[in-house]
Order: sequence, then C-alpha cells, then structure tokens
Amino acid sequence: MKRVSLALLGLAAAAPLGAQSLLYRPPNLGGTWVPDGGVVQFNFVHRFYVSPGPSHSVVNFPNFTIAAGFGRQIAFGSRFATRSLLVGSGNGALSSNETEIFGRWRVHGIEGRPGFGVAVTPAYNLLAKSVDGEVAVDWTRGGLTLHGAARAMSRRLGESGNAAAAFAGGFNARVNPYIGLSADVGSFVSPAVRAAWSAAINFLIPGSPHSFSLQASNAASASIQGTSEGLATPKNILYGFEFTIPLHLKRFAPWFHGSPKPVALGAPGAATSAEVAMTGVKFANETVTISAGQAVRWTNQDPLEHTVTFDGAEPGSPPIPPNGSYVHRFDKPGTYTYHCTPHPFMKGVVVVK
Ligand SMILES: [Cu+2]
Repeated sequence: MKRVSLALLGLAAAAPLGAQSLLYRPPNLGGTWVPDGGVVQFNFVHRFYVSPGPSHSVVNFPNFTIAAGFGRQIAFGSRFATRSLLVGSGNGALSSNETEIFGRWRVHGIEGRPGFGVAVTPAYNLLAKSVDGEVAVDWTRGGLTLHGAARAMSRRLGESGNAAAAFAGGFNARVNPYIGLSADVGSFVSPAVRAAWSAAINFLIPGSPHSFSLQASNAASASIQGTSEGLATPKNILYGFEFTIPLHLKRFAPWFHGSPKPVALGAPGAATSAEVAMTGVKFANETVTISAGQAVRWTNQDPLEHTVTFDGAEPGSPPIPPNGSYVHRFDKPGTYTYHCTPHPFMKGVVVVK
C-alpha cells in the first residue's frame, strides 16, 4: 500500500508537466515548454510598480501568453503585452502594445524529466517588425532544473534597425512537489541597456492543474525581446504574479455533443443497495453503510472524469467518464475509505457490516 501511495504521489507530481507548471520554468525563460496535444495553455503575468510620491500611482504591466500543443513536440502561440518596453523612438515607437507570434519545436526531451530538453522557437514581433528566434536548453536532475537560451532578433525594439543577439540562463529548485524557487537573467551580447532579471517563488495549487508564482523582475514583457532587456525607466523593480491555466479541449465536448452516452463499469449486474452521486467534484454522500455481499453504485454527474480508488488493497474503478457509473460488490465486512485519483480531496467511506 505504501508503494501504491508513493506511485500516486509520483503521478500527482508528474501530471501537471503537460500543463506547464511554473515549478519547471523561471519567470522570463522556459523556451522548452510545449503543451500536450489538445491542450490550450493560457498564462497570465501581471507586474506593476508604484510610482514615487506625491502620486504613488500604480503602473501595470499585464502580459498574456496563449499557446496550443499539437502532438507531443509542436506548439503555436502568441504573447501580448499591453505595456511593453517604454519605447521612446526607433522600432515600434508608435505603440507600446507588443505582440509576438511564435512556433515551437521540441527537438529533444520533455520538461521536468531527468536529462536534457532542447527546443527551437521561431517568432515574429509585430511591434518591432522583427524576425526573432530562440534556441532553449534545459537540464533536470531531481528537484533542480537548469535553463539556458540563445536568442537572435532582426530589428531590436526601441532601436533604429539593428539586429542583435542575446543570452539567458536560469534555474528552478523544487523544495517539494508543490513549492519551488526560481531565478533567471537575460542580456544582449553587447549590452548598452540593463540586463533583464527575475526571481520567483512558485506554487503548484494542490488538487488543480494550475501553478502560481509571486515574482520580482525588471522585464516589462514576456516576449523574446522583452525578456532580454530590463526597463530603462522606471529603475524600480516590478512586482507581480503569474497564473497558468491549461484548458483541455476535450472538457468542452459537452458544449457541442450534448450529454455523453451512459457507460456502466464494474459489475453492473450486481444488486445495488446504495447509490453515491459524484457531483460538484464531491462524493454526494460521503458515508454509505451496506451488508457484506451487497454492492454500491457510483454515478458521475460531473462533466469531468472521476475514479473510485480505495486506500486499501480493494481494487478500484477505471476512470469513470461523465454520465458513467461504476458498481462494486463488497464481500467482506470492514471500513473501506476511498478517494478520486485526479481529485484527491474527493473522499468517501463504505462501511460493510
Ligand atoms: Cu474526481
């Protein structure tokens, strides 16, 4: 049983990788990230600074990244910053709304797995009208991931026409499967401007596919160009957070296909003497009492998969799809505690007399 729960913990720690966990990516790096096929990743970075007195006004720097995974190794996406580098003249001087579109091909590895990962990211920065690119490498061993990137751009934002190259490096150190620290720095090769840097504390939100970070940085945008250059003005540090949201497209199937067909799993023929609804990501009646030889039927009324997984040796259910049911007969008296594997906070008890 101990081995089983360790395996489950391993699953819980590994599962969010396809969901782009911030435990595996520092704030201004992470060019080896590719969402799983069928997943659209939405990441929201919000940074701000408070201007000096007398106004003390808050100046916000919101950034959005949206990227879709195709197969295991390809992604297409876009980044948008509503207030980019405070461009005074040169490329992109007319606006501060920065959009970057990018493709990504992960040539080797999977983020978070031990060993090396390598990916190429061709991109186009619409504000600078610049063809950009990044080659990113990461290396993971245990709780540590190291990152490096080489970047090139044909027209630097805020300059008049010149091409440039930049390098970046950083790390993630995971204290446990839920908490980690990270930092990075990125700089142009012949820096006439400040290097970009960041530091963050990162959290995987238990029982969810989301990760969250609290961060400090001097970079205004999340683009290849924006993460290579620290803000010239203000010289203040920007503080903020990032929240990552993976959207599994198959979860939206009920919007388009009506109610899914009922599916009966387990021992559907057994005479059931107790019913447990799975609804609102809860087992509706947490404790049911039956006699030995009787069966319980669980019915999934949620639009997502659940399981009935016993904490002891009793064999549990496969994933129960929406509108599916699962019947299990209990032959021996005892107290059977169980949970749902994707949602470990869902718990229930079957008492067999
Ligand atoms: Cu569940």
